Amino acid sequence: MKDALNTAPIFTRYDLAIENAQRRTVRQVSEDALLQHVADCLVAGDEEETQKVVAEVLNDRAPLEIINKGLIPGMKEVSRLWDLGEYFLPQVILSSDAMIAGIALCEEKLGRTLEKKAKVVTHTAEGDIHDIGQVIVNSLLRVAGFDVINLGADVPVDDVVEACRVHKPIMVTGTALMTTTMTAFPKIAARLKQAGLEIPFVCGGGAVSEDYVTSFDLGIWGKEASQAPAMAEDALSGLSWSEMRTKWNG
Ligand code: B12
Repeated sequence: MKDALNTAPIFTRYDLAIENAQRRTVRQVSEDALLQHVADCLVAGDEEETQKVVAEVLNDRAPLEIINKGLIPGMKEVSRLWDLGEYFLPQVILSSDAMIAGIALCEEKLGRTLEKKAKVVTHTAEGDIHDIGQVIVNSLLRVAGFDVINLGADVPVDDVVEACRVHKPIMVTGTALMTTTMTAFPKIAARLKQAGLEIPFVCGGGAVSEDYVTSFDLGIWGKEASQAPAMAEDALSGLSWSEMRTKWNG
């Protein structure tokens, strides 16, 4: 007799698999019930609910706490589910939108200092639309009193160099999540050097390693967005890119 046809893959309900994954995401990312609730809404990809919950939690928790201990761990959970193959692009897009909406509310609450300390140019690499890391960096830098020249995502090499020429920032940052796009960073660094602009260039993002960034002049590797304000303070106090690299990288 022939083997019975395995129908399981044909009749798998992937929508149910996703719903179950969402239920499982109640994987604890925080000891704090309120922050866990923020993360859960984000993981569920519910932008409206995330906004509602963040607005409520802002009455009891500091905005930076919500970003660092609710929203970022929530997005890390989304990344995990993606890596497991349980989340697909639609879920990830919904969670990203919820993340950006949540950060905007926290930023609003934090307010901005009137007197800006200095300019920092930020961008996400050419060909790359993964800008969540950059959005966090922008927010933390603004809150720390820096004037953020936000070039956005998918920024051509030439535009980054031109922005540095025009604005003369104390520091420039780059985010890349793809191995194909991070190659823009050494090109930018070389062009900046050529133009006599020896600005610390802090590069971060999932695809980017310390070894890679420290392989070219001006490059300093940023592991966590939360390092950005202290790095900008270093640049402001006159540390050169090589001094900053020694301090921040191994
Ligand atoms: C969210 C996401 C998306 C969203 C992006 C939404 C957005 N607005 O950003 C959407 C759904 C649009 C998307 C699209 C695509 N994606 Co995608 N995506 C992801 C996912 C799941 C999470 C990334 C993320 O946001 N992480 C959370 C943030 C906070 O992390 P982060 O940016 O790394 O930032 C942290 C640090 O790196 C650091 N940091 C970052 N920048 C900086 C800067 C400074 C100065 C400092 C100090 C620190 C710092 O701080 C942050 C933490 O505090 C990853 C999977 C994963 N496991 O990472 C795939 C992933 C990045 N995507 C991938 C791919 C292939 C794509 C697509 C090509 C898919 C497709 N077939 O269309 C497209 C890309 C289109 C394009 N041209 O860019 C691949 C990249 C593979 C590679 N290594 O090259 C990944 C790794 C998935 C995979 N395993 O295959 N994606």
